Amino acid sequence: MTQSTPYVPPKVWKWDAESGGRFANINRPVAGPTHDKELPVGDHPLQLYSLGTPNGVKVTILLEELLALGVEAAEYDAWLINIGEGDQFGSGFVEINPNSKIPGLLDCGTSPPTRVFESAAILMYLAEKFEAFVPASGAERAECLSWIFWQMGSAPYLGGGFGHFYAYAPEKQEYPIDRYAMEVKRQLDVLDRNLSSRPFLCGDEYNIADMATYPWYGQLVLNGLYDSKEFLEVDSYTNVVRWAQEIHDRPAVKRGRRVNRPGGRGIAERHDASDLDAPEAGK
Ligand SMILES: N[C@@H](CCC(=O)N[C@@H](CS)C(=O)NCC(=O)O)C(=O)O
Repeated sequence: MTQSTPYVPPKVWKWDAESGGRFANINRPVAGPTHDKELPVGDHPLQLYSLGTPNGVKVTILLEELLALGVEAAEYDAWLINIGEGDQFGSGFVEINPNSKIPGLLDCGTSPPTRVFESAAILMYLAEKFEAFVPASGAERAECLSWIFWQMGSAPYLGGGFGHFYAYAPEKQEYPIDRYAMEVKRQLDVLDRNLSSRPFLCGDEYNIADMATYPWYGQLVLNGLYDSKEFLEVDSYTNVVRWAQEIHDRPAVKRGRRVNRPGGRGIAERHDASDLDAPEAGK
């Protein structure tokens, strides 16, 4: 849909399935499954159904960090949900996440199995289950929850707002790009000021708030998500760059980022630690 005249909203909104832009083929105004499809279940108690997007890798980074810490019970199967092909609308996935978005987790180590959806809920569930990477109580826990909720509330402005209008919309429009570029730069400044006096988001300890935020704002300053490095002048947020680089260099983060990423340097599925160690997986 190309707009040559100003848009006047009709009295009642109707779905224009041909509205164009990337993801137009998977966007729908209704929830629920589109087809029957059971999910596969592997040998480990933790079954992750995901894709190596920023929201997906939050979880695989935490799982790889737990394994690096020696938490063997964090071994997991990671299955690929290809959102471009509509896997998120299969009946099995919708049972785990009624919101039809990756990531989704099934913990078969509980009876009955526990489903968890929303990336931050999964991070908290796993961190609490294994008592790592989340402060147990008091002001430290409050700080961690604050930054996690900040990330969950803020990143949609970056991805769904700025990224959508700057990179994916069928045409470039000044108003939404200005609006979201301003908000994303404000968010980067929030992070930069916070990180000016502490090494990690919540203080001296690296925790799930950093893991949730790095794939979005960390990748934005290091690699310029949406090809926006110059446009947003991301190099000027020097504290965010320093923080992001430190997280980026962690071996578990490198491993976590390669899970559910078919092609290139990633692997489509992960069922054993050796899947990431295999030489062909790194090519
Ligand atoms: N708030 C959710 C957002 C998840 C999300 O937006 N996932 C995207 C990929 S990063 C997705 O599955 N999109 C598929 C769709 O919209 O149909 C979370 O953090 O888990």
